[in-house]
Parts: sequence; structure tokens; C-alpha cells
Amino acid sequence: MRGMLSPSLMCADVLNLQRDLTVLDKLDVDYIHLDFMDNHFVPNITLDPDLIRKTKSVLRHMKRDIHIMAFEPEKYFDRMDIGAGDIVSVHYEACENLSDVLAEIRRRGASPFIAISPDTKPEVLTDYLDQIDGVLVMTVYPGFAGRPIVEGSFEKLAAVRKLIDDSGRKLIMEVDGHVSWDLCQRMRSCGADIFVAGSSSLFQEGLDLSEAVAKMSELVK
Ligand code: S6P
Ligand code: MG
Repeated sequence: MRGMLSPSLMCADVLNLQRDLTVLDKLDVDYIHLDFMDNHFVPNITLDPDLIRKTKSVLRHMKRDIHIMAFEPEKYFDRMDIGAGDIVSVHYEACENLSDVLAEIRRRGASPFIAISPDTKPEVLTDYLDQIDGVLVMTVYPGFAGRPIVEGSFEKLAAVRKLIDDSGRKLIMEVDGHVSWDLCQRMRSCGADIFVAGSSSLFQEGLDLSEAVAKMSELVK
């Protein structure tokens, strides 16, 4: 599978979200990463569920890649208008009945992914591999942009890739957290397919978004 970008909207200019969304949507970008936080599972709040719903009306090309960092993620599915074409990642650590939540995402026509935080072992995925389309591996502690990569993240990515491949399933592996200019190629060589690009790459002061996307796409292709 070719490497794909998922620029993180929480790292864009909050006063110009529609401008950045429209620019990205005209480029050859596959996904837009939409983070939702509930201030309980993680100590922060980001993109409002209604804003996540409204992105649907402006996107023509990019698909939504919704990352829910919240307990009881299913409570927000209606407000986000989750449906066909969306990737929806829910955290292993946040769901009491993960199978039911994944089934509900599937029932709505979206692609269920399991997100795992840095301290969660890849093996927890084993029981769910037949229910998901992919895994989101967090390489920073969830909650904030601009965090340093957690030690051992490359080994973790490689271990998740191996677990998936050994199962014989064709699942996507997404990497989220400090996907920088310097580290993204190493993440690619560990088997990542989707790269969440935030403040460590695309969204940096003085960078032209179109040029930055072209450069990053080339690095992870
Ligand atoms: C963090 C969130 C991420 C960030 C992304 C920011 O909890 O899930 O998607 O938006 O990690 O990128 P960076 O390059 O600032 O780490
Ligand atoms: Mg995220």
C-alpha cells in the first residue's frame, strides 16, 4: 500500500479552518485527521463534534479520519454524522465493550480502527483483528500536539505491523504523534501506511501548505 497523508486539523489555524480545509482538499491528500477529546480520557478538549459533522459539507476529495479520544465514544457518533467513507478510531483503553463499539462503526458504513496509546501492548489487538480495517498507533501520549515521540515507538510500530501481517489480514497501520520531517521515513520503513501530519511537519510557521504536502507525500510514498 502506498503511504498516505492525514493532516491534523487541530494543528491548522483555528481562525482559518475552512481555508486550510479547502486548500488541502484540492491537493492530492487522502485524509483529514479530526481529533476529538473529552477532557476525561485525555486532559484536553478539541474539535467540537458539530464542527466534525460540518466538515462533511466542504470536503470533496479527502476522507475524514476521525480519532476519538474519549470514553463512551459511541455517544458522539450521531453528532459527528459518522458514515460511509469515514475512518473512525476509538481507543482500546477507553471502551468497556470494544466489540460493540466497533460493530456500531461498521453498521454505519464507516471503517473501524482501534487506537492504542503508547503504554498499550500490541497483543491486545489480537482478539479484534477480524472486526477492524486498521490500527492507529500513538507515538506520543494522546491529548496534545507538539509532544516528543515516546521512546520505543519504532519498535512498537514494527511489532504492530508484524502482528497484522502474521494474522494474514490486510489491515492499515496509521501513525499519530510527532510524525516529523526527520522521522516519517523511518516510520514508513516500520510499516506505517497513514501518517498524521501536524505541528512537527506540515503546520509550521512560514511553510506553504501546498509545497509542504508535496514534500511530505514524496517522503512517505
Ligand atoms: C494528539 C492527537 C494528534 C495530534 C498530532 C499532532 O493527541 O491525537 O492527532 O493532532 O499528533 O501532531 P504533532 O506533529 O504535533 O505531534
Ligand atoms: Mg490524533
